[in-house]
Parts: sequence; C-alpha cells; structure tokens
Amino acid sequence: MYAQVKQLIEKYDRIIIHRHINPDGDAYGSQLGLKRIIELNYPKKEVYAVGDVNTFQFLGELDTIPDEYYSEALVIIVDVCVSYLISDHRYKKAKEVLVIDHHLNQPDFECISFIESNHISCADLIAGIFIENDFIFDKVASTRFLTGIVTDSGRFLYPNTNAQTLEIAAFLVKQGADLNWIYKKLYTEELNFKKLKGYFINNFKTTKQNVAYMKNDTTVKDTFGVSTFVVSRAMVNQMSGIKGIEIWVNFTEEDNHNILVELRSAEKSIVHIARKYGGGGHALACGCSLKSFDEADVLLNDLDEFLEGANTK
Ligand SMILES: [Mn+2]
Repeated sequence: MYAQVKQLIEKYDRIIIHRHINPDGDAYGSQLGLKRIIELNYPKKEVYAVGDVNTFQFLGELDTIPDEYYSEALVIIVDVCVSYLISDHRYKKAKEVLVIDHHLNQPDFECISFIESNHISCADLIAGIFIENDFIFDKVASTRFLTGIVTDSGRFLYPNTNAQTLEIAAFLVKQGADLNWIYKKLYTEELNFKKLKGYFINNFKTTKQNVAYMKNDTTVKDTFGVSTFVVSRAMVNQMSGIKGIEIWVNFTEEDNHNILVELRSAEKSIVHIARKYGGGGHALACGCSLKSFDEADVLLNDLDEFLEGANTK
C-alpha cells in the first residue's frame, strides 16, 4: 500500500489536499506536511492545500483555487474519511480521490482508502509512508508532521503512543523539526483560555457511575470569548486523568442548537456509543452530534449502563 500511495502521486501533475473541517493540529500538520513533502520531492508538480482556517494557521498558508483545477487532479484527503466532515466539498470533482486516515471509520464515498487506525496521528502515518519510500524531508515538512503527532498524542501522553510514534518523531527531529517552536506555539495560552479551563475544572458534574460531564450552552463561548470548537474539543480533557473517572463527556451547544458531543475514555472502548448516535472516531476518543440536552441525558444513561455492565463482569 505504501508503494501505491507513491504511484498515485506520481501519476498526477496536480494534487489537491483536503482534510476535516475545524482542523486540529493533526489535520493541519498532515495536510501541510504532505504538501511540502510532495513539493520537495516532485518540484514540477502543482500542489494545493484547501479548507477552513483557524489558529493552527501558524503552520502555513492555505491556497485558494478555482473549481476547474479539480477535473485533472488527484485529491488526497487526510485525517478524515466521512464525507460530511470534509472541508471543501469540491473534492467530489477530482479525477481520483485517495484517503489517508487513522480513524476507526470507513469512507462513505468513492475513493482509494488507506486507513490504519493503530496510528496515534495521521501525521505519523503519512510521515511513515514517505520515510519508507526514502523521500527527502526538510525542516518545514518535519515540523508540520511533528505538530500533528504532538497534538494528537497529547504530547506523547495518550495510550496509543508507542515505539513507532517515538521513532517517527525522532526521525522528524533529526530532519530539523523544531520541537521547541511547536511547544511555544501550542502551549502559550491566552488568559481567557486559561480561565475557561478553570471554569471546567470547577463545574463539571458526575453521573451515578462516575462519568464526568459538562453541558455548555452558547453563553459559555460568549463569556470566555472563544469558539464553540474550543469549548467542545479543546476543553474535554480538563475532565481527564482523575482517579475513579473512567469516561468523560463534553456536550456543547452550537449556534444552530445542535449539541456537539466529545466522548473520552481511559481504557474501555466507547466508540459503539458514539456510533449509536450517528457519530464515530477512535475507540477511546470519539464524538457525535445530538438534537438537545435531553438526548444528552439518554446518552449519559447509556454510558452508565455500559460501565455498570463492564464493571460487574
Ligand atoms: Mn488525527
């Protein structure tokens, strides 16, 4: 499969790289790292990266391209394989679509897919493909990939961090990846962000089975001056690493009143519960979307029943 990725890249003169909406460090790092590595190794190819932007833009600029570019192009979609989560739906106009992902999902559209869910980040999966193919790396590409690894592994903390993760990270550092620069960019916080963390730590609740949870209506983001995404994704792990809490969930109301749900578990796979509500993701880190906070209570009840069953076995 590693060779097949190379073949596909070689077949096309124009390559357009997509990833998921609300990009995290891994989506951005994978996308822009891949762009850089193709540019470095095939200087004659046109390579573009498209999608929505946020604070991870420090990794590099995105491109604005006309629709016509797609008809003769290969699109590579990274860090996502579910169509509604892909940023910029023009990928459908491409001649061929390749998906490289590390989530526990199957693509719901026509493509060639390369999915390895044992990888902690999509960035280390992609870097691994090009290391295996003896591609040239440089400081820029390596720093982008390493950002993906650092963010998706929680700074090498989360359970799927393994020897392979560290080997690839070490390779990237040897190629000039600037770990200190990444850490400075990622971990210097704004005052409102720090205060939001404090709000979470002081206000989360627990269920009968000790599932920790927060229900955030839209006033939370307004009070702290952050986006819905920050309240939802960036805050969920404020409830992690607490003795006796095996599962923690963050419910966040969007402006359209849907409830974004981030589910996390220390050890037991809970992705089946995310799937039950139309979501997905990883075994220990997954998500879904609900219609109301009432539905959130039903989901919490499911988690309690699951824990009760699992812990009395
Ligand atoms: Mn990822």
